Amino acid sequence: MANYAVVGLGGSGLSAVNFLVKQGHDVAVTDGNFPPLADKLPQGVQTYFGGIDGDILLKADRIVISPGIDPATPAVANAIKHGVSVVSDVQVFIENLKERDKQRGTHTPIIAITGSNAKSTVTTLVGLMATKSGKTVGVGGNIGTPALDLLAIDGIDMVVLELSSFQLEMMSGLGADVATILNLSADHLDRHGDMVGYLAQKLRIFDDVKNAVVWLDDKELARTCIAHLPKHATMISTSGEIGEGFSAEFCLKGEHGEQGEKIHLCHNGQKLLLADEILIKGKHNLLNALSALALGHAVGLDMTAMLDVLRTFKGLPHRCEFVADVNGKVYFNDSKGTNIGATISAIDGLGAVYGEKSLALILGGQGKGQDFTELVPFARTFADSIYLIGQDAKLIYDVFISDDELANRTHKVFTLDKAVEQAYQSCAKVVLLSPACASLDQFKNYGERGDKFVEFVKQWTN
Ligand code: UMA
Repeated sequence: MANYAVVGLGGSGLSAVNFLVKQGHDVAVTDGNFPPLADKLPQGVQTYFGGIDGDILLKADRIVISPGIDPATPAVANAIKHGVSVVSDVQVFIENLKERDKQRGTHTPIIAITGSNAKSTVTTLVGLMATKSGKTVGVGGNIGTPALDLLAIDGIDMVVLELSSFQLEMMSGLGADVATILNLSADHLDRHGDMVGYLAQKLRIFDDVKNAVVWLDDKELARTCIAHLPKHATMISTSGEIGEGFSAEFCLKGEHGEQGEKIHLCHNGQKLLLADEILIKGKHNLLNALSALALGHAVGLDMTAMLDVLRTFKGLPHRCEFVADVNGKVYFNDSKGTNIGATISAIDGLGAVYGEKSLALILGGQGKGQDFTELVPFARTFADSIYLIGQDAKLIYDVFISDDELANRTHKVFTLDKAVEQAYQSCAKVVLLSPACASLDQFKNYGERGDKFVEFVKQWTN
């Protein structure tokens, strides 16, 4: 039995403590704050709260670090310097799953999903596809259920993990059956330094991987992924042009008919499904659908079952979620859009469906060191008006007013209720909350921000 220290007592920390105690290890837990989950701890665990305790880290054989805690935190960095091994709870999960498989002579396939955006949507889709194919599936990781909790699922025969760069940073040798980096855009640069540092953590998802899904449209990302992969990878594409000697196994194909262009999702040239049959809208969601199909196909899920899921899935709350259509004005809640890439996907995806200058766009909150100029071309094309809220409203305002076209379409309103009021009164066809920022300056979390948005929309439209 070993001496473990768990750093951070949020949901993943508590799950790690519970698991390690059950295994008979000695466990101490430390947290920079006084965590509310402390009264849920099992007996016999030493606690050090109100500051991360460097001494207990040095005494540990192994440290399990919560994803939200930067390993550069002085007490943790010092333990690493002294040779103590530091891992994420997901690493402990993978090791134990594989050990259990070895003892039982079984193999539990692992599907691992990362990316800057749409991770939760694709993870949920693959989970539903597995269930519909008759599998007992465990879905966890960054999506919310701590990975170690999945070991308690009876008769589990497949695992779908959403992994963040924070979790991947503290993992090695994952050995997934199939893995993917869905997309890449600036996020968490305050922790990873720059895009190179951020991508380096994401690429760990391919450690010892058996198969991978690579999205060919982002050539730079595709090239980097392929360089890290074994020979076999499933290529997918949402545009016709691919080149570089690759062909896409899963792709979109357009066909011109009497009612305009009809787009199909295809597999090896065969039509699978008409894009219009999918309830989640926008090109980014077609990519999510292709990614989920390719991941599921790689682990042998049933194609008919997977297509059924695509026909019925309505999307996740706060992720470009349809809120209401009142007198022809449509409201979408994308409060989970907390970085530039997510917001671009939402603007571009809805803009493609509703047309140029169709959006009243609500942006702002707490920035994370991102460059808001990347939003300018998308806002210029698709936004009729822009309402800025939160702590970094001024920062975004300064960027947008330096663009001639956006200058008189951009308004600082600071609060979400004002933004909804003015967006409601605007001429836009669509009101989109997709802030490209964290919510913590004005709300408890993105969920509360999204719920408030829905509440304000109801107030104005009733
Ligand atoms: N803490 C410190 N010092 C710090 C930061 C935090 O002591 O510098 C302590 C806090 O006081 C708190 C604990 O650490 O008690 C919180 O730990 P945590 O932030 O790691 O949160 P958990 O509740 O364990 O949730 C984590 C993930 N959180 C983060 O990555 C920030 C959850 O992802 C994940 O769902 C959960 O594990 C289960 O696996 C959330 C997230 O925001 C959704 N993820 C980021 C994202 O999606 O962009 C990466």
